[in-house]
Amino acid sequence: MKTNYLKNSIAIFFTILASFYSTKAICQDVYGSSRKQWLSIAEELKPNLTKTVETPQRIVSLVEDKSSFQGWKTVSGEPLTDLYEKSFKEKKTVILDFGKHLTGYFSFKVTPLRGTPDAPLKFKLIFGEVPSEIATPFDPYKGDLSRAWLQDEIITVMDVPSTVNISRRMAFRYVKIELLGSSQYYDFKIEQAQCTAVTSANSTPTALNSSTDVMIKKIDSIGLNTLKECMQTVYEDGPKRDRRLWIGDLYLESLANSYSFKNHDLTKRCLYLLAGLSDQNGYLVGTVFETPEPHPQSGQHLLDYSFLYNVTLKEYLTATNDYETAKSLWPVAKKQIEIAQSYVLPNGMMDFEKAKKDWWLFFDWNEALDRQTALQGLTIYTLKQTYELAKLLKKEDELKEIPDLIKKMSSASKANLYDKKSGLFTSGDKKQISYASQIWMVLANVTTPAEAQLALKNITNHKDAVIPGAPYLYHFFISALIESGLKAEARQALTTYWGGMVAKGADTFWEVYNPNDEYLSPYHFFPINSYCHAWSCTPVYFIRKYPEIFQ
Ligand code: RAM
Repeated sequence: MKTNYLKNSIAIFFTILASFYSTKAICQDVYGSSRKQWLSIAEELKPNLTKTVETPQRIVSLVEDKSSFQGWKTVSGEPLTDLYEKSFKEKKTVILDFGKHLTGYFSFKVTPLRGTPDAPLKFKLIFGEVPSEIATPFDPYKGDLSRAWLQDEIITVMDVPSTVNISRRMAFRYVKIELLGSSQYYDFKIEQAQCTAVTSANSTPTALNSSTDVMIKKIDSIGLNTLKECMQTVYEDGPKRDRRLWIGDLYLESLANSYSFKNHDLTKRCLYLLAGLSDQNGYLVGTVFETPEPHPQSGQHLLDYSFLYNVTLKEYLTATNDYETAKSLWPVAKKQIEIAQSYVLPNGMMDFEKAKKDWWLFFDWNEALDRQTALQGLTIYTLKQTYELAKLLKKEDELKEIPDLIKKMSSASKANLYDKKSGLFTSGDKKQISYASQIWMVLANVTTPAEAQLALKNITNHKDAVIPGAPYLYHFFISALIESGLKAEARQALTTYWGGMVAKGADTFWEVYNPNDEYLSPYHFFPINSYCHAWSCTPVYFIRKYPEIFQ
């Protein structure tokens, strides 16, 4: 009896001791004192935004038109002087067209025309990136994301005359001003409508070769606008919605930036911010906010985005030769590799089921997509890119086991995922055929060059293939085509896909684009989609990096 009691007490003592040490391990910050320094470097690099005052180009009215994007087009209305000189009480509503997409602060003046102003004015303003946003009723709201993202505001102006400043930063080309309330004892007009546009893109990219095809020139210039608008104090995903830093968007924006505005400090700031805001165990968080003070969206872990952090760091180093930054952030990259390794099964395949449970595996906006093969491919790609980074930093000793792991995972991919008969990679138990699988296997370079070309050609002709849901995945498709030597196909795909948006009137490229479904929305309400979206800007990168293909 007594010995049992003693045994139990000893066991309890050791359990408490063990749990004390494991709690301590969890609480310990793997990046130690670096974190503070990373955040202060990020803060120092916060850019001053360039401000430009823009004015409306014309008054428009909206016309329902089946052949226009999402069923609406604008037509020129009365001259702007009508607004600035005549009674707004009579006019009641106006739609201003600024002629281009802007991100900034809208203001206008209200000036008395007759009588003494004896009461406030009430207006409703709606800002739209595309015409349908102004035309589509927002309520009853059917979307999944917050209704508050939609850019409508009701404002009360207490003093007339005065300048009305809308404090919320807006992303728009069109603004509708509607009068909701006014006094019968005085009249007024609207004057000096303007937008103070802001961006951290502060240089003029070089011009393309003069002989460049007209459509490619257009795609490049719209891509540049898209990127410029998303470049704020971080690379935002979209200046209308989300308005924050996501690793996947950062990766693509920083690529395009390296070949255009070359604001490398913005990339550096974002890399440090993400590192500084990672979890204590070294896991990156997929998205972070800047205000009221920098903080992560806790628990938002995207495995594919975490991996792309490493690729972004490598590309940053290649573009800048900033070894100091790359060295300082190397522990973060190394940690992501450890995470990857922890999911590799003895047979060389990623433990997809476990990864799916532990993480958000994004890859594309497409619920139907089986992500097993894409994850396998991206992991190999990340291992390779990180190993390259290690070599540049002379740290390959720290990744000694990686080259063998790459080999093992590549042959496992071939053995388990490649269907020789069809020349395509499949994914999951149901052997799904998708663009995503071919793309990531080609980028992982697990095939012979001939097999890579075959997979990409076959997927384009496959009637039932799961196609990309957003330009994000389309970027990697173009990349895979180029990597496998299908240059003409890459040019054709880029021109058709992004050219499709141009033909539909895009001023900036969109978050979601399916040529066959203009109303597609991952959030189940198309006006909440972002129509100036970071990950859509990458034609800039392709066109400028590969002039022999595109210019
Ligand atoms: C959305 C945004 C963003 C993307 C994430 C995964 O919220 O479109 O760009 O990175 O999803």
